[in-house]
Amino acid sequence: MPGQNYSLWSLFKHGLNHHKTWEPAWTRASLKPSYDVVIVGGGGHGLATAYYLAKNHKVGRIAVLEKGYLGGGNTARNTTIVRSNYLWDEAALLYEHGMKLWEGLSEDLNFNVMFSQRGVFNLGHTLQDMRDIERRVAANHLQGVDAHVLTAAEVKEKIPQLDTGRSRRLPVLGASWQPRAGIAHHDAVARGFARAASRLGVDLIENCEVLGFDIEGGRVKGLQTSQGPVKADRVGCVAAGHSSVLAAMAGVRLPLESHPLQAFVSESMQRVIDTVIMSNAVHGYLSQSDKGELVIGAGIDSYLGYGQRGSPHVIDHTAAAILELFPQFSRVRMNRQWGGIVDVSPDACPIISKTPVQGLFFNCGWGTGGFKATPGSGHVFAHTIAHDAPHPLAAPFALDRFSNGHLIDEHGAAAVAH
Ligand code: FAD
Ligand code: PYC
Repeated sequence: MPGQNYSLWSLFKHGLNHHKTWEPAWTRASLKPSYDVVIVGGGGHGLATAYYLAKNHKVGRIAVLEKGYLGGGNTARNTTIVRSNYLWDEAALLYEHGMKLWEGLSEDLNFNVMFSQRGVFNLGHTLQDMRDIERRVAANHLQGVDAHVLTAAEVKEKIPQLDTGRSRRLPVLGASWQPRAGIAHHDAVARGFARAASRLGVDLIENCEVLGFDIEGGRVKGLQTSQGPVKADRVGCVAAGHSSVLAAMAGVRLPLESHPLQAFVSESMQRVIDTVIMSNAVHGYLSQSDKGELVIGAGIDSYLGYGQRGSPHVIDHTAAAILELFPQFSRVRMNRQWGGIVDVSPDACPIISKTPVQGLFFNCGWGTGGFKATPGSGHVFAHTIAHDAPHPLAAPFALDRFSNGHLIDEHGAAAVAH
């Protein structure tokens, strides 16, 4: 545990007493009657929002209400790819803001979030793929985001295990490469933010489901929860796949669809892949965890739903895609599969916004790609709540874009998961 004595004797002692003397990473608080700000949803984004509200905006009485356990939603279920190579300025600048925070996050939280900048490759398999890649990389250069176009030979040099044979159904013609991109550890990110927020006095309340909002004269006044009522005149909702359910409780309609998104991991093996590889066209992606598991995923299940599962044919499709890229993995055994519920917006971009209810804010719509934004999302959302006005980087992501037509179409850069 961070801040603990790591001597062999102390580890032995803790082992014998079943860790009973270990200091908990965060304090388990009980719900108070009122708060200055309540955050609904104890995933990475909600915890990060609470942390930055306390740290940067000196908001005093903050609670995070989580219906399950902290970090047990999509934060626990995602494949942890972090990158900022989006197409449009608004999105690239938002994700790059997150990337810069990632680069100092372990130090800021004094907790190792295991951010590993091992690079991300987005493969191109057709002439049109390569044109899209060239366009996106050129945009990234203008936005100050690191990005390169690689030829098939350059890709093969960097990923010798990848089958780049010209006889493949969809041969690799090249790739975009973001060297500063990579992965982080999902649980460490949730725990790091939870621990840091708790130390700043944030009440973290688990097993506390929000069941309704108290709204008077168009203003939020409080919430009804499974642990009783609580008063607050500022409420930030960060509930990923359940955002539209929450919004409906306040009479707000969000343009979101909730879909299952699956992933799976293999048995552990020696290190064979030291980067992240994504292919939109073959439709699969893969990295290798620090434990040696291949971490694999592809696209959403097309139906809407809230069951955190997914259908077998998507697993079949994903495995086939990975074998097309890496035929040598045909005998690797898969260990575990799971699903999360992702909140997909019409332009594949998040909604970070005030709502028609005064004091009620939503941060959602990150769909298949919000883990990479965890610190950036929390940072700009905390500003938005604290100032009752959008952070400049969040302003383009307000709800009104769906009525004024200023959509930011990132279906391409949202990549394989769509
Ligand atoms: P969550 O972690 O889901 O937190 C929301 C919390 O709200 C949950 O804990 C939930 O229990 C709680 N909640 C909901 N309703 C209520 C209520 N009524 N009361 C109280 N609490 C409530 N993104 C990437 O950038 N890179 C990836 O590689 C990637 N891979 C993915 C792979 C999969 C299989 C999945 C499912 C997602 C992936 N994502 C990825 C997307 C990413 O996981 C999410 O965008 C991100 O984790 C959302 O974080 P969050 O904190 O908003 O959501
Ligand atoms: O946004 O990079 C991403 C991603 C990969 C897999 C799921 N989302």
